[in-house]
Amino acid sequence: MSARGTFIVIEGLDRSGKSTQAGIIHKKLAERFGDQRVKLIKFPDRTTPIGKMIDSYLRSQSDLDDQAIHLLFSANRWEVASSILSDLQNGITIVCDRYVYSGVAFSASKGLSFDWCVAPDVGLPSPDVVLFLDISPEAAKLRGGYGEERYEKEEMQRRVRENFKQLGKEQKTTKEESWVEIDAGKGLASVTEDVWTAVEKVMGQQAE
Ligand code: FDM
Ligand code: MG
Repeated sequence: MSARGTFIVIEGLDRSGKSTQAGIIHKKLAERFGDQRVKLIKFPDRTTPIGKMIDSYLRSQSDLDDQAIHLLFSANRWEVASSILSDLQNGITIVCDRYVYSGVAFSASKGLSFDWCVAPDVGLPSPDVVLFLDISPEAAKLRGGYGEERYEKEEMQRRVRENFKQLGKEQKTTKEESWVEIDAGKGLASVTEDVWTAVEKVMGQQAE
């Protein structure tokens, strides 16, 4: 493994298997490199004071303007930006369940412009790779349906998916290999294999 840790982001729609895959990668990397060398984080982090406001909004216990909630999601990342950087510098690999791509894809689906949505996240640590778990909203729904939270509606998920694809195109123009689309509609074993192949590839490239 390289001296610097690897920053691995997992993105996708609700019920695409993101959290399952993040957990699997974390476990495998911990087995390979030791518990101290890998951390699993997730956004939104609902445990901080800002995260509690986000949680209340998502559970429809409070209302906020689209712009205000967008900035809270971003602030929730800035709260831990310096700790992400110092972990990476200390050789700790980070597996991150959702990041700035969710921030833009969800808020833009409500009508905010991409440029406006991107702005508050500019300067946050950049991931080495984004694994985008792609699933159709129909297939996602069949997996036990969406939950009760504010954004878990098929129509919104459809727009979010389009936005993710757009973000992927843009990301690839900066660095082709930093966005990997994975077909998350397949069975668990097959998705796990594709995800792991992508993780090994990026970590191998970094070690070179
Ligand atoms: N979400 C998540 C956003 O709208 N913006 C963000 O910046 C992030 C990180 O929050 F619907 C949305 C995506 C999802 C909701 O996420 C809660 P989890 O992963 O289900 O907790
Ligand atoms: Mg959810």
